[in-house]
Order: sequence, then structure tokens, then C-alpha cells
Amino acid sequence: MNQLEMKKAAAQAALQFVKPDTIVGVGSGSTVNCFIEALGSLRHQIKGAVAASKASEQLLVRQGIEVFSANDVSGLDIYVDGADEINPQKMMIKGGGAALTREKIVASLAKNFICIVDESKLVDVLGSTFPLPVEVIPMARSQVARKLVALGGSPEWRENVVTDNGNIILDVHNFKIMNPVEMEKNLNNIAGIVTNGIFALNSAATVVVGTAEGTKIIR
Ligand code: ABF
Repeated sequence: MNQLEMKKAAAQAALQFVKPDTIVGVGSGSTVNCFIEALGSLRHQIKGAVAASKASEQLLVRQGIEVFSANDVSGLDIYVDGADEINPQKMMIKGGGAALTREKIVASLAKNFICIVDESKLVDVLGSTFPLPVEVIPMARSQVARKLVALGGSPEWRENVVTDNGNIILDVHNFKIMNPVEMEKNLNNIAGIVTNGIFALNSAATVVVGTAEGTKIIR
């Protein structure tokens, strides 16, 4: 299986967690795009979806799935999304697609986060292979960057990218995150950071991994 086939297999396997008559939280990214396509087959059995990005919203509509705003729901049973890295404690780095703020908002509405990945996303230590995305209010860019340097990282401005919320992204390189919960909290306390891409306080309940040997489910 190549990487796309592994993503598709994980996306397809995640359908087993979708309960009838519910509204499904849907993230963004290429693995989620596979999930949205698969979810189309259940469109008559679910009430609809809440999407974490404009791109996902458009794909859901194309599948004939009704899209609700996050303000229309008081909770979700599951939120299905990919990750850029995931560790054995099911904590993640997300935000490679710059949709991390809306992803964190929709994820926090859900009882269970179902993470769908191919095996290349599995790491022992977060930050090992992927720079940490941080969404920042534009006027705070330089001061936030200095604070990230003080924490040991090497922030790089993702130029020409504006988030769905009108903000910028700093990608923090060389940042091995030994204590993800503590780092997520620390970054949450820096003025000007809207959202950091560590998903540790609200980690995944279940990981569906597409591997060369088939799909594995880690609970
Ligand atoms: C997301 O999915 C992002 O947070 C992350 O960047 C991405 C993973 O990408 P992909 O599924 O395209 O590999 O939700």
C-alpha cells in the first residue's frame, strides 16, 4: 500500500465510529478528504456534520451532507481528524494545513476524538519530524517569535498563508516536546498566540492507523 492507500484505508475504517442520527465533527487535510468521501455513503444515516475548515465544508456539501455551524450544536459524539504527528499517548501535533484553531474548537465539542493517520505520522516524541504550527495575531508576530526562541524553538513565518481567521502561522522548528501538556499550557499563556498545534490536553480517544500490513486501531 502506498501512503494515499493507507490514508484511504484509515478513513474507511473510521466509519465504524459514526453513530446513526448524529452530527459528525470533521477536521481537514488529505486524510480527512478521504474520510469525507467515505462518509458520503452514510449521508442518509447521519444528521450532518460540523466542519473545521472552509475546504472541508465544501467537500461535505458536495457529498450531499448538511453542514451545521459549531454554534448550532451543544456537543458532538465524535470528531474525526488527521494529525501531523501522534505519540504513543495519542497526543498530536496538528496545523500543517493552517486550520488548527477551528480544529481545536470543533474537537473540543466532541466526546471522542478519532484520529486517522497513515503510519508515517507515528512518533515517540512530538516535534521530532514536524515543526509545531502556531497561529498568531499578525501584530504580535515578532514578540511571539522572540518568546518561542526563548523557549528553545526556531520559529519561521509561513509567508503567504493567512488562516481562515485572518491570522498568520509561525512554524516552530527544532522543538522536541518532552512534556506536551505543559508546553500546550505554556503556549496558551503567550499573548498574541491564538492557538498552538499541540493537542495534548484534549488527546485522541482512538487512533486509526493505515499501515502497509492493514489498518490498526489503537484505543
Ligand atoms: C489536519 O490534518 C491538520 O491538522 C494536519 O495538518 C493534517 C494532516 O494532514 P494530512 O491528513 O493531509 O496528512 O487536520
